[in-house]
Amino acid sequence: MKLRYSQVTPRHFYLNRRQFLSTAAIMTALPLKAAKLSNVSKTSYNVSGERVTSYDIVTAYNNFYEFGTGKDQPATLSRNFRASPWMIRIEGEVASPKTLDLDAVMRLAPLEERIYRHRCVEGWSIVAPWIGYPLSALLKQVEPNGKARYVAFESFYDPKQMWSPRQAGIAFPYVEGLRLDEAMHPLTLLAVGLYGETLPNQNGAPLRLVVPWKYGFKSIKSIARIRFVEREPGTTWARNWPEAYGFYSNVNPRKDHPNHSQSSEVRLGEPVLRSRRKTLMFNGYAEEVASLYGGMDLMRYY
Ligand SMILES: Nc1nc2c(c(=O)[nH]1)N[C@H]1C(S)=C(S)[C@@H](COP(=O)(O)O)O[C@H]1N2
Ligand SMILES: [Mo]
Repeated sequence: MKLRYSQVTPRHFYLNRRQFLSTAAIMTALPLKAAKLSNVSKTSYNVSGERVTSYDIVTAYNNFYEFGTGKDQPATLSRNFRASPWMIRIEGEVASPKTLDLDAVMRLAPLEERIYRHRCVEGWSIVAPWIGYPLSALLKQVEPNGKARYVAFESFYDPKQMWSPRQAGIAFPYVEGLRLDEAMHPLTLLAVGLYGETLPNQNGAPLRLVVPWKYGFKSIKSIARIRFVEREPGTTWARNWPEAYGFYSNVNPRKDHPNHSQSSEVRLGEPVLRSRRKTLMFNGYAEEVASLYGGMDLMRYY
C-alpha cells in the first residue's frame, strides 16, 4: 500500500499548498482539515468487543493541555493548529537516527483500524476506532543499539499556537516514555487516524501514541521527537506530581489516585444509570500484557 499524505489531504488544501508552496505565511494560515483515509485494512481489530463511543463525544471531550485545560477547549482552541508540514525525529541510542516527514511515516506500514478502550485516570472512559500501525514498525527503522532500554516521546510545542506552561499548569513540551518492550508490544499503536479519517487536531494530529492498557496520559499526542535512552525518562505527570503518577501507570482498579478512585469508571455516551462500570486490570488487556510485568509489584508501579 502506497499512500501519499497528499492523498489523504483535502483536495482544496492540497491544491492551495502546491500553488503557494513557497509562501510560508500562507502555509501557516492553512489548518489541516480531517480527510478520509483510504487503504485502511478491512480487518478492524476490536479487542474491546464493546460499542464504539460516538464521534461527537470522542472529538469534543478531550484532554490536551497545550490547547486548554477544559474538556471542551481543545476542540475549539486547536481548530487552526498547523499540523502540516510535519517532521518527526527519531534518535538517541540507535545505529541510524532519522528524520521522517508525514508521508514517510504514513507509508511505512499498512494502516489498520484498532478499536480500543481508553481509560483516563480521571475516571472516564471511551471506546475509540483508531487507525494506525504498531509503533514497533516505526521504531525498527532506526535499529536501536544495546544501550537502548526505554523510549522517550516528546510532543510538538509552539508557544505561538498553544497555551503557556503557566496557563496550563504543566511543563511543555509534554513528554512521555515507555520501556522498550512496552514500546515494541503489538498492542502499542502509532495512530494517524480516527473514525476512518486523519486525526482531528484535538485528538493529537498528525500522529500520536495509543497504549490501551495504561492510563490515557501515557498516550502522548502530536509527537515530534522520539529518543531511545538507557535510563527511565522523565514524564510530564510524574514530574508534576510524583506521589500521584508513576512511570508505568498501568490501569489498576485496586490502586487509587489521591483524587480519583480507580475501582470504576464512567463510560461516556452511555445512559447515565448504566454508564458506571468496573475498571478492569490493565484496562481489560491483561491477557496480552500482564507478562511484561512479571517481577514487578503492581501496587507500587501504577
Ligand atoms: N501532548 C499531550 N498529550 C496528551 C495529553 C496532553 O495534555 N498533551 N493528555 C493525555 C490525556 S490525560 C488523555 S486522557 C488523552 C486524551 O486523548 P483524547 O482527547 O484523544 O481522548 O491524551 C493524552 N495525551
Ligand atoms: Mo487522562
